[in-house]
Amino acid sequence: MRSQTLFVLTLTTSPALADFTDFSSDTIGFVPNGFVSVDAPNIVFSDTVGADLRLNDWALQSDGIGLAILDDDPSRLRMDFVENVSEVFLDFGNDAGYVDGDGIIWAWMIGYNGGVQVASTSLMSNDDDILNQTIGIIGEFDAAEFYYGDSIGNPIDHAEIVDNVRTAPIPAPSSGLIALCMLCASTRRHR
Ligand SMILES: [Ca+2]
Ligand SMILES: [Ca+2]
Ligand SMILES: [Ca+2]
Ligand SMILES: [Ca+2]
Repeated sequence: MRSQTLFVLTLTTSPALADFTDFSSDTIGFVPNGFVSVDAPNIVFSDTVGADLRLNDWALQSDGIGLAILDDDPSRLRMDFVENVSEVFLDFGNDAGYVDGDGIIWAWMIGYNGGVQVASTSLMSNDDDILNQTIGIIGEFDAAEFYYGDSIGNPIDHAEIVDNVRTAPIPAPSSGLIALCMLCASTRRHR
């Protein structure tokens, strides 16, 4: 007769949380490169040209407090992620390029992993100056950039305003996993 011992191992990992910030918990004013919103500790914001990040209530160009990437230069909003993310989305305003003489604005978002560009998407702005469009990418990223450019991706001299920035964590494959280990731990022999 043989007896088997069944080991049931339940692995519990604490899943990373999705980050979301509408900047409502942050203090208005200029913020330095490397800025982290109170509500989104996984996202590190920087201006790629100069250091011109400014939080303010930009009326219709934001939803309450929003983040502007000043000045009217080709700089981009850089977002570095402490832990890799599986998606990045944000809303954008100050998109009236035609009125401002900058032509039709295209919003661009680029995703990076290990310094390599792994995603790119663009969306033509509706040119109404109002924060009412969303852009985002899905994949695996350790950084992303958002900026205003032309239809083929060349940055233009126009300040971006973003709000409602959200990311999602990389799904943890071991989360909730129940590992079954059936081991013949003991064998009793009978003659
Ligand atoms: Ca806001
Ligand atoms: Ca700048
Ligand atoms: Ca810009
Ligand atoms: Ca708009």
